Amino acid sequence: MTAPQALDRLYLDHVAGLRRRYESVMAHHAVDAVVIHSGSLAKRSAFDDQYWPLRPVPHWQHWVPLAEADCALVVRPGARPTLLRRLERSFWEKPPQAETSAFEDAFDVRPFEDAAEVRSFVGGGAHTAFVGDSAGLAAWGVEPSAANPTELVAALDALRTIKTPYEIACLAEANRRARAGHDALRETFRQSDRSELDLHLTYLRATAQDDWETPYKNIVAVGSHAATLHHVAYGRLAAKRDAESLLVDAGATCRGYCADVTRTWVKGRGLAAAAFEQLVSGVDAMQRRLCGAVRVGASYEALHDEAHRQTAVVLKEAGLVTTSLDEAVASGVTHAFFPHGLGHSLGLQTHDVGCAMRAPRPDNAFLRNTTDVTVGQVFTIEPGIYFIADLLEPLRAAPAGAGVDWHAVDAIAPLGGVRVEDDLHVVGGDPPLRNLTREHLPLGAGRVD
Ligand SMILES: [Mn+2]
Repeated sequence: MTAPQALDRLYLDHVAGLRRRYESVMAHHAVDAVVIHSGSLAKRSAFDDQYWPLRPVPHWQHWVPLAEADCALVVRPGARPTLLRRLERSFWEKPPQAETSAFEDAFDVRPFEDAAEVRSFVGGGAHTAFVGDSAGLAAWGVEPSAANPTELVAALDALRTIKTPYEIACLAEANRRARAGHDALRETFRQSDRSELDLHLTYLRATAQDDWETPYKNIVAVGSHAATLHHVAYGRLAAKRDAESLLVDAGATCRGYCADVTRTWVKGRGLAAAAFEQLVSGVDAMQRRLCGAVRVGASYEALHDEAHRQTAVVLKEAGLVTTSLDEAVASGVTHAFFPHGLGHSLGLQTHDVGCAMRAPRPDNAFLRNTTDVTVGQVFTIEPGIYFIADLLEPLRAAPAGAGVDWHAVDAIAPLGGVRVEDDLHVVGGDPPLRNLTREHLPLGAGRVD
């Protein structure tokens, strides 16, 4: 764990570096000020008087670890950035407490009360660029044509793909925080049969997070629910069955940076439990092999293709596929069992920007990382095998379905699926990856009883 004071020192270095990098982008795009809006509160519906908690604009979070609506950061070359901080005068609401006050050492902080003060401070010449939510910028009188200039925003996004030591420390700390939740769920699942809602609440308590604070809605799936890739409509009843599985895809944050971690567990007796255990162990071993296969300069999409070849091996070893490995990949069998991408870049956003500037091949439609592996990147590696009726039924009816042992598939389909996901930092050297997740959670998947 990095102590808060050490994190604060890294943060001030991060801001100093960000100033230099912004200045070079601004010079390239002939911009003499960038004004970043922190984000505005969104109503739960147009007819409500209630708002969702703020999810700050990521460009803002890149500079400021503060979740306060309608603030601004003004960045100009050669000057200390100014943080325009809105004074909250409402006696109904107050923003959440910040994790740190180190931003006070990084910026000139100017409190303000209404938007007119922002406009008069910012000016708004032709060479001022505004970045942020369109609603928030419109409330400041920014013309839509002046908001979020595409090429400038793309250049600022690109700055986020290579993480600074501060960002890595935050991502590592977020993974450390997630560990408590995964440990608690593994142990709770081992000891008793609980509803998905109960397990979700156990995760929140163990990680001391409120539901809206998690980096993404926890995916907590018991049994066949794991076949819904984003299962977040939690079951309220605990079922007692001979064999049971639990897939948990849940993280934590540190100063806005996200951990994204998936673990899969199985317990119980009988042939289905034994077969599923083999599948779970196979995916865990494959995930570790894929992490070990990453090389600086190699294409991530090639790693995704390798994951399909290895998925065919795991399916064959588990007795689910009877055809040749090449045939299982070429005929689309592995795509029916493993339909999503191998991973995505990670940072202030769970699906972070900057690593999918190229479209993937059409057969890899859902792949969110198409870059070449570069020192400084952080991305996930998360293979999975699922029993998704909407994908398997068409396969069963097609000629390629002859290469699948449907009796074996039907026997373990009620256990839903398996995914194992770690967060990786490309450090270069040998091995070139630091596994931010396994340094806290060495086990990826397996039997708990
Ligand atoms: Mn993920």
